[in-house]
Amino acid sequence: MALKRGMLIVFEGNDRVGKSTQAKKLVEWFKTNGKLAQFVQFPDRSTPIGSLINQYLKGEQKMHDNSIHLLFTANRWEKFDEMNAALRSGQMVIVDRYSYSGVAYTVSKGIADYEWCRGPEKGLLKPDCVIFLSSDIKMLQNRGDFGKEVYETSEFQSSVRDVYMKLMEPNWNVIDANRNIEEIHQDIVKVVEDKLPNLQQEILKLW
Ligand code: FDM
Ligand code: MG
Repeated sequence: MALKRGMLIVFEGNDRVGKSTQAKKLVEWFKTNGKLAQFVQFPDRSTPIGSLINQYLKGEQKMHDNSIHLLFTANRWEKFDEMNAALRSGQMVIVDRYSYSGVAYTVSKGIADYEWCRGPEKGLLKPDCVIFLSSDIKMLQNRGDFGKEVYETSEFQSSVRDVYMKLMEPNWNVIDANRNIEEIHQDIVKVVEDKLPNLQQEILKLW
């Protein structure tokens, strides 16, 4: 079955839940199945805006909460053309964090509401599939490197999880992340395999 376009798959979830690992494994799975696929990560720390975000996350640069929120969104807009072109040429785009992270983390700070946070996301590519890796915050605390960046406190991560629960839409795929990497990967493959045949009829959508 030839796909006219690629699929935009978004991974969401708390810090250290295993999103990057699973997203990269999914890219490899597509490639071994003969499909072009690319990994995209937000924040993309390699751009000038991404470099500012990186300094903020490492605690090296103070920033107004509303400003950092807008930089995260601007960082997604920087990748719009590239992602759009890849999808239209038939490539799968597997994204580690997207607009939901933008909203969940800023709403958790209590400084802005959903509408404000979501505003500048309007017009970005809408995901075809959202995979939410779900875990107890206690499990994440014990994972290597937890605590190295400014949002990595169990208190903040708990409130992020609460906001994610409120943002959750019926079409999200919730995957239990407290299992071994292979088991999780197999569940994700099942989700994706289910969605692939429907894609042919659907056009790319925007938020
Ligand atoms: N984060 C990430 C946000 O606050 N807003 C966003 O829009 C995005 C994409 O940045 F704590 C937060 C989430 C996380 C931090 O992300 C760095 P990674 O995935 O841990 O690199
Ligand atoms: Mg992190």
